[in-house]
Amino acid sequence: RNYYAEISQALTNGKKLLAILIDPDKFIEVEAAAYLKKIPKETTHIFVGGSTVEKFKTEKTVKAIKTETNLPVILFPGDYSQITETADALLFLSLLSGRNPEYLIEQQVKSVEKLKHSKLEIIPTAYILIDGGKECAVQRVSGTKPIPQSQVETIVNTALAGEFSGKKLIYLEAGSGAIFPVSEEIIAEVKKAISIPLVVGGGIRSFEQQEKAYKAGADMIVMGTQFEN
Ligand code: 1GP
Repeated sequence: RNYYAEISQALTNGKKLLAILIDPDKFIEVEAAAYLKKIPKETTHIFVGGSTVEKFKTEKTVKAIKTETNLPVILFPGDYSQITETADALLFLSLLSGRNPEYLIEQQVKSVEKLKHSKLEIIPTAYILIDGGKECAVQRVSGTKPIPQSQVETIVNTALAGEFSGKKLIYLEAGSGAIFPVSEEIIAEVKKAISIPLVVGGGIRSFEQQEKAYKAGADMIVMGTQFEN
């Protein structure tokens, strides 16, 4: 199974994807079955990751999820220590909106020991943090600033710089728990410019917001906070 091929196929077929994000810090393994019953039936992927995760917690979380669902489990790590072989694939993130070398390349180098003999599918991802109306965990942990939503051209150029450097996914992130999600204008402009799949997350809570993001051009939407409660 090739998880990236499945995602890009969706782009060709116009099928919309929905990833539910599980933060291992907030996840109780024995409740995995009950939790997974409550996620929307349209869910196509489970993302697992967070900004601060205690040791082995990601692994335990992935194992618990995998006993309850056959959906692909993709790591979305805030730190290389969260990488675990128990998942199916890994978003190999570079925080391209920021200028902190730790999240542009250092974390990636640190993760190599874990990855070089691993079967995890690696998906190079351009991760672009956009202002969602409040300080988010990515901002706090990475010590970088999000790009204001008014700077559409900078956002588009950052996404294109990602594609030109060989990233296979563009992820527009307004931050978990954002007050407002990435605007339709930004999604549409980025979508127009790139030829790789577009992932959008942060602050999407309602069905209407989901529909707007899909219509604007998101191939995959990521929702976390909405299902944590
Ligand atoms: C965060 O994009 C995801 O990385 C999801 O954000 O928790 O606001 O849904 P929410």
